[in-house]
Order: sequence, then C-alpha cells, then structure tokens
Amino acid sequence: MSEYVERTFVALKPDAVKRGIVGDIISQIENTGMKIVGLKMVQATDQLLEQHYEEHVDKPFYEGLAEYMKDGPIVAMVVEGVHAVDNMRKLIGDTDAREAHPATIRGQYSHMSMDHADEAGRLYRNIIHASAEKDEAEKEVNIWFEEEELQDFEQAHEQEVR
Ligand code: IDP
Ligand code: MG
Repeated sequence: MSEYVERTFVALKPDAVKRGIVGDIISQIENTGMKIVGLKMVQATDQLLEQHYEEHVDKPFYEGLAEYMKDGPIVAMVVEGVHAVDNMRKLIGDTDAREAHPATIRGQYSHMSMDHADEAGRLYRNIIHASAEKDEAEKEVNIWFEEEELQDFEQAHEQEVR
C-alpha cells in the first residue's frame, strides 16, 4: 500500500444521529471516493472518551464535551484513502462552526459558536469528529475498533482514483 494511503477515525456525534443526517454525511464522505472500511453505532463511555480525548481531559470544557458525546449513540467509522487524514479534516471544517467554511460538514449542518454556547450555558455541538494527525488516527482507530472489524475490499472505482 502507498505510504499516502491512510486510515483515519471518524465519528458522527450524537447530534448528527439524533438529527437524522447520518446518511447525508456518509454520502458526502463516499462522494470523495474515500473508502469506509469500518462502520458501527456505539454508545460512548467515560473510559473510551478519556482515551479518545486524552489531550482534553484536564481542560475546563471536558465535562461538557463528555456529556455531549454520551448524549446518545455515535456512528464510528474508519475511512481509508489518499491523504485520508488531511482530506477528512478539510471535509469536516473548523472546530468552531463560526469559522467553518459553509461547504464543510460542520459549516453546512451547524451555525453555532463556542462563545454563544458558553454565554447561553449550552453544550457546544459540532456534528462530527475526524482525527487531526496520522498518529492520532492510528491511536483512535485502535481505541474504537478491533482489527477484525475492519474490512478489506476493493471499491468499484478504485482503479480510477488510486
Ligand atoms: P477537533 O474536534 O476539531 O479536533 P479539538 O480542539 O480537538 O477539535 O476539540 C475536540 C472537541 O472538543 C471539539 O470538536 C469540540 O466538540 C470540543 N471543544 C473543543 N474546544 C472547546 C471549547 O472551548 N468549548 C466547548 N467545546 C470544545
Ligand atoms: Mg481534535
């Protein structure tokens, strides 16, 4: 496999599931040509979240973030493709919906800001997660998926895009 073909971890957060926009978001990921090699609906636990958000556990927003992430099931995915880590980050957009380009998933499906959420005493919700870096992607895939849950198959159009 080319060193540029990567796997990244993606999660559709509980607000995406509750709003019924999972199918739309998955279509956008598939439309890029990237390949979904793992997919399941899971309920996040404190144990999973403390590993997943290791760098945020001690931050003031962590308690609210954990509450948000446990608010309902999430759809966990492993997405494979050329520069999949960077490509998924581009597709999801900036963390704060106020900054997210309107063509990105966070820009299309939210119009929030962290400042507003703080002022209004609301949980800040932003639809989707994707690993920020290759090391983080490897770590997160291992947290959420067993090796045997990942599929090895060829997409119909794979010869055209790789
Ligand atoms: P990312 O999701 O774009 O990688 P991170 O900085 O890694 O952004 O933060 C992880 C998640 O934590 C964000 O997606 C968001 O849900 C939440 N978050 C980050 N910073 C804040 C904040 O200042 N207030 C509330 N929630 C935050
Ligand atoms: Mg992050």
